[in-house]
Order: sequence, then C-alpha cells, then structure tokens
Amino acid sequence: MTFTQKLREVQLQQNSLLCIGLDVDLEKIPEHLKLSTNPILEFNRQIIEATHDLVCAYKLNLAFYEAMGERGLTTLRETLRLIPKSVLTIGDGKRGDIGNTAERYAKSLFDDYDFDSVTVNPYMGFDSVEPFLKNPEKGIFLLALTSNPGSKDFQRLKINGKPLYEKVVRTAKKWNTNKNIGLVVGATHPRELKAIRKIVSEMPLLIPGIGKQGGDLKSAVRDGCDKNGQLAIINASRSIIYASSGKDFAEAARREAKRMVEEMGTYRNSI
Ligand code: NUP
Repeated sequence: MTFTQKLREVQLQQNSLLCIGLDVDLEKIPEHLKLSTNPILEFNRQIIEATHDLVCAYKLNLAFYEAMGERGLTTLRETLRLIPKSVLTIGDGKRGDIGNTAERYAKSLFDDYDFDSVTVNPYMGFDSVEPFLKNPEKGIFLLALTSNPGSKDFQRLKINGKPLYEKVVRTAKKWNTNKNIGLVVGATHPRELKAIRKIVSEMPLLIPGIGKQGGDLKSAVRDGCDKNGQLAIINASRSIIYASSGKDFAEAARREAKRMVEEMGTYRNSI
C-alpha cells in the first residue's frame, strides 16, 4: 500500500484531518511534571493518551529533541513507541543533502526511527530527494510554500513568469511515480493553497501555520482537501499542547483538539 493510500485509510478510520505537533520544550511544560524522571516523555505520554483518537498524525519536529542532546534522541525514540499504529508519524527535519548523505538521512529516519513520513527540503534537486522516495509505503513532504514570512525571499521569486514554489509543485507531481510524495503548504497562504490543490488533486498536503502563526482553518480544510474531503493534514502544535500550563494540560489539549476537529468537520461537510 502506498503512503497516499495509507493516509486515506487512516483519515477515514480516525475521521480526522488533525495532526498534533509534539514540539516539546522543557521551559514550557507544566511545573508539576518537572519532578518526573523524564518530564518531556511524561508530557508526551499524557498528550498522546488524551488525543490519539482525535488525530490522523503526530508530527515530531526533530529540532526540539536534538536540542536536548543525547537524552532528547532517546525521548524521541520512546515517544514514537507510545504512538498507536492506527495513527501516522511525521519526522519534521526538512532534510536535504547530496545523494550519498541523503541516503543516510533516509536510513536513519525511515529504518532506524521508523517514521511513516518525513519532511524534505527540495532545494538541492532530484538526487537529494531520490533516496527518500524508494519505499512507496514511506511518505515525503517536500517544502513547497512554507508558512513563515521569509517564504517570500526565495519561494515566491518568479522564474519565467511563474513563482518558484509552483515549479516545486509541478516537479513533485512528475517525481511522484511511487505515490508517496506530499507537499508542505502553509495555512498562512490560503489563495496559493487553493491553486496548489488544483495542480495536485491527489497528493497529500501537510498544512502547518494554524493557531499561533495565524493561518486560517476554514481555508486549510476547504482549499487543502481533495474532492473527497481528504489528504489535507492540518497541523497545530503550540495551540494544542500548551492549551493549559496547569495540571489539566492533557485535558485542555484534548478539549482544544476536539474543538478543532469539530470545526473542521463543519467545513468538510460543505466541500
Ligand atoms: O512551513 C512550515 N511551517 C511550520 O510551522 C513548515 C513546518 N514544518 N512548520 C512546522 O510546523 C514548525 O517547524 C513547527 O514544528 C510546526 C508549527 O507549529 P505551531 O505554529 O503550530 O506551534
């Protein structure tokens, strides 16, 4: 089964487009957890237990784990073990390097950590992306139009009259022979999201930028989904995992996740 098919099944089973970003920061977790042996793991455990029935995926941004040194990498591995198989995992590292090195990145993230999918920076071209594409069951999200203000610096530059991100989108479509490529498109660019979905009607879109970055949830659903109301993976990290800084953080995260899923449901029904 290809990654795209797997995503369709998971979204159908879970009836959700929501992805929670486990971007955990020791400075932001509730005080009472700091007494546990591994506060970050305990935080993730409680968030996962409280929300796994509401999501199609968890996204782990590698930066937050790498920044904690060796212990962070162990915590990353242990967190992945806590995620039920019914839900997909995304390793968000935006890797990209010459083929020989990219192969090692792919081996680490897919074979060793066993992520279902990863984010990849396409800037270095096909030979840097190819090693990630080999296994159709594993997904690759190529950065197309990122959510941050700096996305205008290169991604929107015009080449032969067309923005660079559009070239990435059209090229990704050509590279997608294994049906395992998706694109990252920020929710902060609703008009472009709609245009991109028109070009790639059957590709997964990972859509970050909801919540703290001000992206629009309604457009993320209406413009990001395919015609069946699927294939958009809408990520929220801080607005869910830090919904409360008290002892009720996991319940608060569940409440916020549920609120988002319900809101998305109303937009999905009108696709
Ligand atoms: O374009 C992107 N924007 C973005 O925010 C691509 C990403 N991968 N991200 C990631 O999504 C970012 O690194 C962080 O892990 C998450 C957004 O977090 P939040 O704004 O919902 O807290």
